Amino acid sequence: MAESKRVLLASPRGYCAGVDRAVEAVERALDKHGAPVYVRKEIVHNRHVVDTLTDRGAIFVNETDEVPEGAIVVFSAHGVSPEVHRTAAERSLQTIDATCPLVTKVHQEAKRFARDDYDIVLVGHEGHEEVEGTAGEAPEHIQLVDGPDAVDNVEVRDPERVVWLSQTTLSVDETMQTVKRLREKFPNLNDPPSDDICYATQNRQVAVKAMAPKCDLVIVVGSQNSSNSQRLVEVALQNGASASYLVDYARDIDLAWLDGISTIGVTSGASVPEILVRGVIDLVAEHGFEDVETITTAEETLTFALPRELRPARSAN
Ligand code: 0CG
Ligand code: SF4
Repeated sequence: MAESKRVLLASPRGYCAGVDRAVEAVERALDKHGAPVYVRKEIVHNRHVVDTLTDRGAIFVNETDEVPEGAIVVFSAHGVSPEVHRTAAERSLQTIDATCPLVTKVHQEAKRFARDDYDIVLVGHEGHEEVEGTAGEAPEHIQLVDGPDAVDNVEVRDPERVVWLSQTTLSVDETMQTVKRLREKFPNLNDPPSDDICYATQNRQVAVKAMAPKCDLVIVVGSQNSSNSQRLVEVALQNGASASYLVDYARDIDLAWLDGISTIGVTSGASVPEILVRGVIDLVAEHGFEDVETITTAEETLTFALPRELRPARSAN
């Protein structure tokens, strides 16, 4: 008899509080001001979200100099450097800042440690927008370390005054390896005042770790440029999944992946709408994987208020 086919569905998965807020910010801005609304960079790293908002009248640009003088521009959830605020002000742009509050928290930490004249080691991925924004808060004090092997190149002025901070969407395990290497080099290394890797990134990795050992295949729904989604594929492979792939849509699934297997794990990155996960669940069901069991490792209840610029005006008294 053929082995039974089943799907394990990770929970939590999908939208985090920061993504929910950022996407809603663009939608509200479109409702309030009408199209077009400019958005600097992808509001979140998801192709479907960007395409859907584009259809509604959002115009995604790379830099504020592509936005007409005086127009509305939304800053993405990943945050911007002070330089971007300056150039937007120079062009009299009306800015709506959709930076996730948990990214802003890391910016505040960077500013504080720079003010106290620490050398700051920022663990993160070279070229990622979040890292560019955070490093831009104190370029003279911050150096980027992209993984454990990059630690060899770190040089500081005073090994007693070094702190590490990080991008919010890294692999927890790899970051701990990088920090271990840093601490071997600088025994008095200071830790961030609180976790920089955010709750959503951590929770999605914990859920994948719980299901991966039982899975022949883990399908992660998410876009290629989404750091937290990419990390889920790595976590799945490192924790016992025989195979794992990142897909934007159900149609990206190669049916050969399903040949001869019995358990498929499904999850999604923090920037991924649930409708895309449904698409995957429906497709695998058509190929015999109808039995779906949810693996829950945490409940999430966090929400963030909309950016200040979109909140209803307060009455005078
Ligand atoms: O995971 P990263 O930082 O690349 O971003 P994404 O937009 O995929 O999701 C979280 C946010 C913002
Ligand atoms: Fe904020 Fe974390 Fe979501 Fe990024 S992944 S938007 S830091 S909650």
